[in-house]
Amino acid sequence: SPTLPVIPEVCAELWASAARVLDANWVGDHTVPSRTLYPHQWSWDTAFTAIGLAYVNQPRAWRDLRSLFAAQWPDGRVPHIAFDPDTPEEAYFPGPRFWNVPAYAGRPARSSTGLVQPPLHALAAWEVYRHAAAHGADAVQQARIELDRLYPRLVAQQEYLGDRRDAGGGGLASIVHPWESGLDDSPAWDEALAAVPADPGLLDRHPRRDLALSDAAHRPTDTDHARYVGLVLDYQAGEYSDTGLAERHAFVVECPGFNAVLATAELALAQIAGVLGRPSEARRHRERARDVTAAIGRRLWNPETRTFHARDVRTGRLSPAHCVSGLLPLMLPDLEPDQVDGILAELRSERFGLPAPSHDRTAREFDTHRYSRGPVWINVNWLLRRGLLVHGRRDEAEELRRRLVRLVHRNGHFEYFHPEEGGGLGTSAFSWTAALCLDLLA
Ligand code: 9WN
Repeated sequence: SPTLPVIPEVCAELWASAARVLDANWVGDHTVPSRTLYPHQWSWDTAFTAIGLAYVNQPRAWRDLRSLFAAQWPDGRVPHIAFDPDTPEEAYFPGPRFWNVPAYAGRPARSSTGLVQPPLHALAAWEVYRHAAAHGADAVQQARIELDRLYPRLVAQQEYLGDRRDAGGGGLASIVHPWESGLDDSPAWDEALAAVPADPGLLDRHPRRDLALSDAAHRPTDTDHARYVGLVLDYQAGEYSDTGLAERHAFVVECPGFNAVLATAELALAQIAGVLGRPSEARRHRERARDVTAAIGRRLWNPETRTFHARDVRTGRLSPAHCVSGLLPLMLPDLEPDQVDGILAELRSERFGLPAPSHDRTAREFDTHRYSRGPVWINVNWLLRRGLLVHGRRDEAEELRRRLVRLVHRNGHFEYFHPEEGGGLGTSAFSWTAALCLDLLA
């Protein structure tokens, strides 16, 4: 479609509605992604939300991050959900009783899951800090205190992922569950998941709650859901230990998107360490970002498809699927120029386009309604826009910004959008859509 300017009234309306969504989803010490479908605190949602709150409510942005890190485990992992003690067990499946996280010394203040999500929090903290000056001297002072407090926690999170989760031994973090990618039913996992048993009895014993709140055609299938539940039970049976994962766990995958966020976090930590007056630590973070970038280039690039694919650590195979996660290494400034060109060609091809759908439009399994198998997600496109800016593609970044703003203005702050018609899908009044709109409008 031709480039259209974003008119000021559109910006003002969208800004006001986005701020209202964030207000409505604030529950006292954190933001929920959605009051109905996701009534607890999610890890990477908190990072995206803080990026938006940075413009309208700095204290809340910091409070959100602090609340999440109150659930950090002693081994450094930041859980993918921190449970709200006042929300009943039945409000979300799987809730805290199902996860049954073992008691241990130094147990965090909040109950949680044992999985992780992409570690976007260092970037979020850096972005909140960067915008503090616009809120006055007190906000700047507060931001420095918050950075100082968060920094060791963010470092511990990176160390957990870089050490305990390097199941493949090649310098990348593995995910042990599709939920850890944030792109739950992406076709990137189809091949690896085919080896995971899908026991329908698990769904009888643990009925899905999401289907009471959202259209089944928009959500992952029952078969995938049975595998998700089974994988949690397996990880739980080993008390969420990461020892010997590649040998004993049924799903161990290196995701290009997750690892691109991991490297981006090191770059954000380098900036934070600089502000905190720790130059040698800043250098170490930059080196680490280069190492992870190089490992992504070595292990996840397919020279024939000229894009990045998920690697099944158990078989060593790269997934054949072309998924949007394969484009996310564009965020990395030290990516090989040939790989940058490959991603840009893929993004501009008939498979994707702007905004990018979650999956290859030409693929047999492309599904316009189902979650990460086709719909457009604002957060992933926001990350892609960062990548375009990192590599100096200003015009395309601006075009993407305008299209995202128009998409949300026309349809509302939905969780995801139809990749051809643009209608809203999933839940409405979704926090990261609203938060990232604020950043796109600012
Ligand atoms: C499982 C909260 C989360 C997002 C994920 C998205 C979805 C959960 C679910 O919702 O996952 O963690 O119940 O489907 O895939 O990215 O963080 O918004």
